Amino acid sequence: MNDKKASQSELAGIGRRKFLNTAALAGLTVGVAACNDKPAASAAPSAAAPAAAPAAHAASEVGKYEVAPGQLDEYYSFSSGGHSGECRIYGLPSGRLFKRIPVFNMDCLVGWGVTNESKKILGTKPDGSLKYHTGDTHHIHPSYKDGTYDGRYMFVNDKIHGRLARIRMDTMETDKIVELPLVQGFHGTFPDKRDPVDPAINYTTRVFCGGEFAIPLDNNGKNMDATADYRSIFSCVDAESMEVRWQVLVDGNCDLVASSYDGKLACTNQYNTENGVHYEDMMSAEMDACLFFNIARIEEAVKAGKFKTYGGSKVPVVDGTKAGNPDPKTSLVCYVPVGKNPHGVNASPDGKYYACSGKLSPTATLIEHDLVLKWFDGDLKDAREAVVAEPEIGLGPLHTGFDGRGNAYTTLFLDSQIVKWNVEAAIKSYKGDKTAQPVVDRLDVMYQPGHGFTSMGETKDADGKYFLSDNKFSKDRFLPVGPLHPETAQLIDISGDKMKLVADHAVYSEPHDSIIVPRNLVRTRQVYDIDEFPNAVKDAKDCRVERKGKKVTVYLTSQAPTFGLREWTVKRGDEVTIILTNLDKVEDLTHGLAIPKYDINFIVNPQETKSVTFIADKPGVYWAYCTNFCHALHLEMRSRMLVEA
Ligand code: CUK
Ligand code: CUA
Ligand code: CA
Repeated sequence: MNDKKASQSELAGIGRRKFLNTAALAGLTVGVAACNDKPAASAAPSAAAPAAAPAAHAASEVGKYEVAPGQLDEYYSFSSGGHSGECRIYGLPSGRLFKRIPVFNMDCLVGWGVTNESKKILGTKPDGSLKYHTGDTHHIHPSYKDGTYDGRYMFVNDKIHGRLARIRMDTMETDKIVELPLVQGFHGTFPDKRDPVDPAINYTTRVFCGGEFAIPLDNNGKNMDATADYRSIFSCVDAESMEVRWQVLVDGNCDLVASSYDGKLACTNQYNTENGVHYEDMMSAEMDACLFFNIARIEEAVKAGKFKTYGGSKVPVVDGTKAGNPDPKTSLVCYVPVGKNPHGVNASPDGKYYACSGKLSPTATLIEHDLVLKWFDGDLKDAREAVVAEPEIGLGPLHTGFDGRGNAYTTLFLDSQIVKWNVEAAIKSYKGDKTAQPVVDRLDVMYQPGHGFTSMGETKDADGKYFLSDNKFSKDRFLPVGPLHPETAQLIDISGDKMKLVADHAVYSEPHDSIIVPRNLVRTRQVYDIDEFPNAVKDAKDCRVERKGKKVTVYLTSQAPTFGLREWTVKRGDEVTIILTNLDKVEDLTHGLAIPKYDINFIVNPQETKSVTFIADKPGVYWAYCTNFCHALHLEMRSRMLVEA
């Protein structure tokens, strides 16, 4: 009863935005105080103001963003899944969840982490068990061609164990995972958009990875005090082979990552210029930095053998520290000073600018691409001269999306707002034009947005239609479901002058970054090619049991509503491998195989082959049954396995 009362008082509006702002500010007192000596003109009304009642839309307006039964969404949204370790596919504007893509997590529906094929991708210990069971995905970005998505791959990070995964976009399944050496807290992830030197290669060949947590290069467990020797590392992974090509030692840390449209630069924002190990140390400096990596120079240095290797890794590591790069004309890395503790760096669709927000400064810093190149040519006195605007936009700015019409949309974590600002006006204002008004609109979101992104906003084809705000708190926006609330992904129509909130979508924790892609850019397949699988059992007549000593292979097929063997026998202690090919060719006709007490559960899609291996250590009769409803006789679709005592 008490619980009910509490939740009703919540619903009555007690402690909505105000409570959240207080809570969010509490942990950041020092930083916000520091911001206050240069207060944002815009900060006061938004931070403490009570929530305006969400605008009620006329019925026709609501209908405009609805997807009627049988109709298809206009866009896909591909989303990271945070500490669930997975990724997700939604439809927009409906917000319908279509698929969860297991990446670093186990998934018993599809058998990810259960089948031999998925274990091989995930990585195993010498005893055959999975090396890791956990992951933390933040950034998902597809491969590019001609400055836009080409529909081949998506790349996603695992912050925990420092891994990069690749998802094939034709099947939406993870096909490769690489673990970065010398890295903990691999955070920002971005593919390149073209080759830095060869103009013929106008597509993704590299993926850049920012290492967030500095660690001792020789992490030998001797002490934790030699913090001056801790290093963060920026890595480059080959998009095809998924091998680590090279790494760069930097001063301070890496956080988010972006890449240039001309292929020449990759960049990362840096909130821990101080190399601090405690949060108060990490926010002690007035400014932090955005780092730009000169890709061609780094690769020349690697070719010339100007690198070291560390801790048993064979990956070449070049020196990108300030001390190692005294002359801009030969420097591998440019450190551009930006507002305090930035979070997020995003490239504008015209390729000209990077927006980097200082989350403890009420500003976004706009850096011009050509000026960074000039710094590398030795033509700027100071890297700070690459900054062309620094508008005050509100409290706790994090991530920025662009609409392709010259406007930027930045999430304000503390203000719980999206702020729309005009890039040209911001540049004019920075030059001293007092009539220029960078901020053109604000919209309250519910509550505390993290990433926000526009439809196609990270491509040259930004279409300025939608902005999605992935909010970290949903509080009272949905029916209560226990202590862990869903998060809100709020859909905002940005096609007009004013932003318009058009839908609240509940999402399972915790999306960070996502992308919005028109449906015509995504071309999936519905049926596998049976020949892709060298171990395929191509005919039900080939079903059999083969024994080599204690190793037994069961060749099995599925075809609704039967498996190719009605029963099979193995002996106690055998190492059994079941290879299952789904012979059905019909779209959506997936079968599954589960075996009680043996912890086996996986699916096979049409014409797909998967396998599992286990020790038959429990004598008895076991029903091997189909898990995926496939036929009127789905429940009858079973075989028996006898494990002889
Ligand atoms: S981060 Cu989560 S809201 Cu990992 Cu891209 Cu900014
Ligand atoms: Cu096959 Cu159910
Ligand atoms: Ca800092």
